[in-house]
Amino acid sequence: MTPATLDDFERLAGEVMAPGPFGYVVGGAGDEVTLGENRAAFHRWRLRPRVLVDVATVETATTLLGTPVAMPVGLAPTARQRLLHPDGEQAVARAASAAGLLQVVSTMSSDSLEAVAAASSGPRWFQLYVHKDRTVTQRLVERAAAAGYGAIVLTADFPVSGRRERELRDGFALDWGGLGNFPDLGGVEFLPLMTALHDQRLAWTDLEWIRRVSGLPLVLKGVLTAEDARLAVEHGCDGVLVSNHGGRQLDRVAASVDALPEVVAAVGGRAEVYLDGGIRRGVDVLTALALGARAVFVGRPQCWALAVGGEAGVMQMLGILRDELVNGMQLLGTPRVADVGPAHVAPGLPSAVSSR
Ligand code: FNR
Ligand code: LAC
Repeated sequence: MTPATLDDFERLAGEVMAPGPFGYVVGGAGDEVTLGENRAAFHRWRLRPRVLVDVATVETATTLLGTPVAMPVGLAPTARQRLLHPDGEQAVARAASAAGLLQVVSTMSSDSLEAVAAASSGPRWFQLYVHKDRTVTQRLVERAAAAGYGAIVLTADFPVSGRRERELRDGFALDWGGLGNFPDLGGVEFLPLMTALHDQRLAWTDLEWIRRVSGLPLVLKGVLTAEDARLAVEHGCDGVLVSNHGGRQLDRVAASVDALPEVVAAVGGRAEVYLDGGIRRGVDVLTALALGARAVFVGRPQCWALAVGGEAGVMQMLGILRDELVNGMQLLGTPRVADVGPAHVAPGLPSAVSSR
């Protein structure tokens, strides 16, 4: 099968991946309610197209914290990419660079952050998990700054791991290879290791320290409420990433697209707002932009495409998303990214069946 959509890569990945790693990628926490809602919620919004707009030329380019990117779509951090392909994060780095897109590289990457940087010629940010041992974290952040990462993306929704029951069942947890940034760690279950390493005491007052030791702009990942969005801005965050970690942490939280409007309103233009969770279509990107996101990030589709075809697979996946976005912009009557606004989206009406 030639993949025509991002979801096609999931089907193909299911054929080439072992059940353990596949379950780790596709799964979520608990009953996977939030995982499903991330997609379902996008389906409830309706686009409001304008006609007779000149769409002969479409320009998808934008900037993220001042950095030019080819479209308002970036690659979300996902851990341990050599589980998916022997070229791991370096394959994603090459694909993202060729496409002119931003790659966010996980603290828990298979390749070291320096090796990923060496494979990349494009914009990249470093995703940070803060360890109990702050000297480890400080060293990591200094390494990221030295290796040319343009911002720190602090993941705030992982004080402890969510309960991923697929992993509890299938026992894949031991067999996960090494971590490029921590060559001494390995041979223990991954998610319990994450919980053991992470600092559960991390608090708002620590953001200033992270900014100081990195000297880089700070994006806070995992915000779902207006209250936290306001605190993020007050503590000097340059970006707020609306995310529920792809439904992998606390189950039953809101779909990220449903949390987006309150975060956008609370931020009030004082920081850039991004979204991840459930982006599978060009029209999902347009919906998020219309609701106030500056850009979106894709997690799982990147993993599936990497597993299916390495660098070329990721290129192909990004090309499909770009084609869908261009087509959507033409049909929505928004030839430039900045043209997409609140008037282009409305809540879907309840269906005749459900309102009876
Ligand atoms: C993730 N995610 C993640 N987030 C993060 O901040 N650090 C990480 O190391 C990881 N690792 C990771 C591994 C895998 C396999 C997945 C699927 C996800 C979460 C990720 O950045 C993002 O928030 C979600 O994946 C977005 O949802 P979608 O696009 O997968 O629906
Ligand atoms: C995950 C972690 C690594 O979601 O962020 O699996």
